[in-house]
Amino acid sequence: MSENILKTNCHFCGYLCGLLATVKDGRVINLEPDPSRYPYDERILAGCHRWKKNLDILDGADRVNYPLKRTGERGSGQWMRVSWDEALDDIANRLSALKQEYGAGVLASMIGGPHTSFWPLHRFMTLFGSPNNMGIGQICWNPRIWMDVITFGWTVEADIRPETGCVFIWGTNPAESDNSVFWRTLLKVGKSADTKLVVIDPRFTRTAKAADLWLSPKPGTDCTLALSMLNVIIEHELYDKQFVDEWCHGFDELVEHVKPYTPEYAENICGIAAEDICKAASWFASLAPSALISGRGIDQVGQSVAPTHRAICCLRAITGNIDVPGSCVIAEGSDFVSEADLELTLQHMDELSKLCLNTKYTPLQCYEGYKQVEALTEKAGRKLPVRYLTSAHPDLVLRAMETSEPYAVRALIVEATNPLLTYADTHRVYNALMGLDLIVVLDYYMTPTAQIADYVLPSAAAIERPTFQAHGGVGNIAYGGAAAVKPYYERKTDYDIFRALGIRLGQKENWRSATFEQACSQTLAPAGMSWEEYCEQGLYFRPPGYMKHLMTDDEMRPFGFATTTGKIELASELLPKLGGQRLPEPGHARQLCSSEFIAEKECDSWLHLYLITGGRKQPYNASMYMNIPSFRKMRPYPEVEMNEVTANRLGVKLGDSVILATDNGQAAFKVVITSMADDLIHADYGWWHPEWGDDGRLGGMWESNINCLTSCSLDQSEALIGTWSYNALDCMAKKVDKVLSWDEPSTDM
Ligand SMILES: Nc1nc2c(c(=O)[nH]1)N[C@H]1C(S)=C(S)[C@@H](COP(=O)(O)OP(=O)(O)OC[C@H]3O[C@@H](n4cnc5c(=O)[nH]c(N)nc54)[C@H](O)[C@@H]3O)O[C@H]1N2
Ligand SMILES: Nc1nc2c(c(=O)[nH]1)N[C@H]1C(S)=C(S)[C@@H](COP(=O)(O)OP(=O)(O)OC[C@H]3O[C@@H](n4cnc5c(=O)[nH]c(N)nc54)[C@H](O)[C@@H]3O)O[C@H]1N2
Ligand code: SF4
Ligand SMILES: [Mo]
Repeated sequence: MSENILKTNCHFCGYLCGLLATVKDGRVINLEPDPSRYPYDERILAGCHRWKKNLDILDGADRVNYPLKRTGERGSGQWMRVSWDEALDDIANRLSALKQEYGAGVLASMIGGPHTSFWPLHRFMTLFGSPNNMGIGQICWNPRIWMDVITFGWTVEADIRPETGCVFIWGTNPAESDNSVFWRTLLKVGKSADTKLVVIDPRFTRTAKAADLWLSPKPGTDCTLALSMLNVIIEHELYDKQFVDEWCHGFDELVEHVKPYTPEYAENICGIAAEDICKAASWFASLAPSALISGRGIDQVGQSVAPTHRAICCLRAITGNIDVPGSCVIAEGSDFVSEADLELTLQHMDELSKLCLNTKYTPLQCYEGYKQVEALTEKAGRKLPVRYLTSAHPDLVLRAMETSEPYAVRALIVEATNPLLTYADTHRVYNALMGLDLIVVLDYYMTPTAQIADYVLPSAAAIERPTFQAHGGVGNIAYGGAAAVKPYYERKTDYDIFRALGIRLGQKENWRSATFEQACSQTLAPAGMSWEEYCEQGLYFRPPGYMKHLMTDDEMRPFGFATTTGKIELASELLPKLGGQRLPEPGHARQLCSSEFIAEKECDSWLHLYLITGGRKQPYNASMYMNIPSFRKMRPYPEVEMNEVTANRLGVKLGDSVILATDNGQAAFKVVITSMADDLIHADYGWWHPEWGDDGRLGGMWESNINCLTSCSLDQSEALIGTWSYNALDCMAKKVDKVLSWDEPSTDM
């Protein structure tokens, strides 16, 4: 048969770079970069290790290719291949029976990072009647989205342009986490004499190396740092007076509020020289337009998360760095169908709200909180996705699994996540899951989580499924394209799986599109672009306008901002109604070690240190790609980073092994010496050993899994959203001499 060259996409990270697939007899025989499509830059693919592996992964020996049903004890590695009908019929029957016995809340779901379109799962859950979707909401995306929306009426993006005078990179390390379009833009900024690049990160990352100024705060002290910058800008009258007068609400309160946060006070708390705080603050204000991008470093700091983001919003606002070209620009809603409409959740808010576990505990991150914010965003005709922003708190869902309080949760669907590695408190997650009646995992691989499932359903991956990446619809951008081939073996797209289950459970009316491609095409339709055109270009994008608050209605009144007061809310009118504060106050850092535990370990010469976890590293993605031998050669071991001083205190050198422990558990890592604060360590996350297979040892995931140490307990989480901590933590550490299994990586990977 003849060969065809077809346009398709890599999906090894969120960029979905264009690829050209040579297809013969329904199989891909070659892949090449396609720089004619998004992100339009051959250097990105040339610099990326991952896309070339698509071919191996498409037909990798370790892929799950058929539906598998557990036959032995949970986690014993005994499976039987079953047909799709057998699997889906049985799952649907069991879910029906459970719902009948315990109610719709009996089913929970878990999702992960942006690996796929999650709205089909969300639609399925909504129609089933359960609000219990867990995910990364509270710790990855929501804190920023919530606080932007509460302050400005919608989300804000950095608009780095040649005229941008200063860029703040706050708690993010795009050199490792992005390594693509954005990182290339920053490298240019770093080299430009006209733009100052400030990186705020406790570690001297590759991004920090490109900066004009590196600020290294003690983890979790960023709110104080931001308040202190506000103090400097106000004291030195560097703010944009006209913009503040016309468009900011609560400035006088802010002035009083930040008075105590002098740079000298912040120096003590944050460990950054007062002079550097003044320098960064005055650059941001005086070199406007200035842009600011934040990341996981300040999204995952527990109690301080909301106030830190609020303080950063105030920093953008009073310097007039909002909606001006080259500054921080308010995004647009999507022209295509919004995530909220795809989920169908808005139509079912009342039933879901009744079962929502969060309402009493996290008044913003719940259906009632969503409704209050929606009343504001709808002024501008925009809708936030519902399911991410109301996602259930894992502490509450795990408790419902453990105790059946306030009602029983007995079944779980896991899509595109590996919670035994990536959710907090692995021992707790493991025990809760082991006690369930039904676990269904949709994945490419037999991950540790898949190994304890009742059913493992084989998902179609990039190249064999269409892609439509739309960032939850909070911007007017979507990218991706067509599948090059039909799914290999019996794999199915995630959409097909939820549709098939939904139809079995009486949801037929709501699954009219027979394929994911049709569903994507209909999603795009209101934007006036055909699916074919989108696949051809790999992109739908309409850049946001500027100064949108000045646009006028029919009566020539400016629209302003979609907040309670119509202005940017430095002092929030909404947050106090939800039990929060008008102005940002720093919270306390999470302690993972009790005083008894510290005392006991110190007697045995362990050291008590500060801990941050999960800093991104190429070529891995969380727990993914450790099955690729060439990647394992590049980065063979789970690493713990520290500086010389800490290493000396611990009595270790490069390559030594260290055990880290908290009240919750322990994990082992190899030492790397780097530049960071004294007594601070950083540990990798997501480590397991896919080469160990499915033999009951759960891929060796107990050995170097940092989430054995962490916790999502609500008592120390942020009060409005429920954010727990992966950064700004503490742990005990000690050198170990035992040869860990990863000293001798298996040769038969
Ligand atoms: N290679 C790779 N890329 C990825 C991923 C991956 O797993 N691997 N994951 C993807 C996902 S899901 C996400 S969410 C993004 C995350 O992308 P980023 O937000 O860029 O995450 P990191 O690269 O971990 O960078 C966070 C930085 O915050 C710093 N930090 C820690 N604590 C603090 C603190 O208290 N204050 C400040 N100011 N900084 C702090 C850390 O040292 C770290 O360098 O990356 C995405 N890209
Ligand atoms: N300690 C600590 N914990 C953290 C973090 C941290 O920094 N430190 N970061 C947190 C953050 S920001 C995030 S986003 C999460 C990430 O957590 P996860 O998303 O759970 O991490 P991954 O290891 O990338 O798991 C993705 C799984 O989905 C599968 N998969 C990939 N694509 C698809 C698909 O299209 N369909 C299906 N069905 N399966 C697919 C992969 O094979 C893999 O097993 O981890 C969080 N946990
Ligand atoms: S940048 Fe991301 S999407 Fe693009 S080729 Fe690399 S891994 Fe694939
Ligand atoms: Mo994430």
